[in-house]
Amino acid sequence: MHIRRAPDVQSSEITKEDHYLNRREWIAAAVAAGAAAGFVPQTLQALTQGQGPVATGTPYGLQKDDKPTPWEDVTGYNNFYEFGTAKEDPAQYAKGFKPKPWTVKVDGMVKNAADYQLEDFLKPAKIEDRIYRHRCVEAWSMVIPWRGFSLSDILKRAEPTSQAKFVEFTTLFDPRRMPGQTMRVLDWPYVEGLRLDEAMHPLALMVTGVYGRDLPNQNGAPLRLHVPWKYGFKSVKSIVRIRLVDKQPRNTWNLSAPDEYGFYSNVNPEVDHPRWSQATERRIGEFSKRKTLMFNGYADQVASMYTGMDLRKNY
Ligand SMILES: Nc1nc2c(c(=O)[nH]1)N[C@H]1C(S)=C(S)[C@@H](COP(=O)(O)O)O[C@H]1N2
Ligand SMILES: [Mo]
Repeated sequence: MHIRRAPDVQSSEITKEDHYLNRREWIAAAVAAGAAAGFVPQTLQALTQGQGPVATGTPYGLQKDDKPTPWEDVTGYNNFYEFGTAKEDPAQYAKGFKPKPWTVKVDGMVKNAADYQLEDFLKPAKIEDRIYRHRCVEAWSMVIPWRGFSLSDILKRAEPTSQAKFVEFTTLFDPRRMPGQTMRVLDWPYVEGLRLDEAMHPLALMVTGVYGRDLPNQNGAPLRLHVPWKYGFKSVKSIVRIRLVDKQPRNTWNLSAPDEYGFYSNVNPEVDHPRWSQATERRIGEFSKRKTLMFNGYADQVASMYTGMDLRKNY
């Protein structure tokens, strides 16, 4: 794996190279472990890189044993209920979805409300490759080499007014193009929200691609959010509207089951979901469980936004 160092990134956000086995070393270590466990090299090869592209980007908040989740899993094991509720549904049923042309409406409490064509929306953005951890509320996780830019880039351009306190995001509603929307599994369209300071945090990423390629439909083409310190459902896909508001927006999973899914949804190993523990997670593509980290490993960067808040109440 090639790791690019960005000069403007705080050193605390970067995994030191010596914490990070290079590809050759990792394979050597894995071959040794595999030989001990009696694995055949083909299995090892599939686990190491899969058949897809090689991950490139700046690692953010990665632990020393984190390595990018294979392309096949990132693009084949998805939650995107607009295209079905099974993990393999989105890859299959989003195949024919056309994410272009695409309009993004920016409105609400902003000085510069506008309907943008996607290309115009992206123009001022500083697009980078960033490798982030991703933790689903269902207690599985991945490491994903996203391509995208800080949400703050475009919020600054919109110029929120002094009344604006939250940001609301809305997914496309078009049941002819998103067949899952003909079923009432969720209240459509999917909506999500962030407090304005969370949305302005440099880690909050507007995603346009993955593994150096355009975003596959099943991952939320052409534009989705990824908030790496929160459970995955905050990371709304196929966004058509970004609205600045003064009250806490409604969010789809909270509407669906308010006792199970809150507004904040910060990854927190100490607050269990009512039906399962959040203390550990299964890394997709691996066998053993990992301990879940507070704020998904981004506590140094984000914890100060929540000082004084009761994180059991604000789950
Ligand atoms: N519009 C929309 N956005 C969504 C979802 C969804 O069903 N619809 N699922 C969420 C959940 S639960 C997760 S874990 C992530 C999964 O993103 P990925 O498939 O790219 O890993 O997308 C989130 N964003
Ligand atoms: Mo999720």
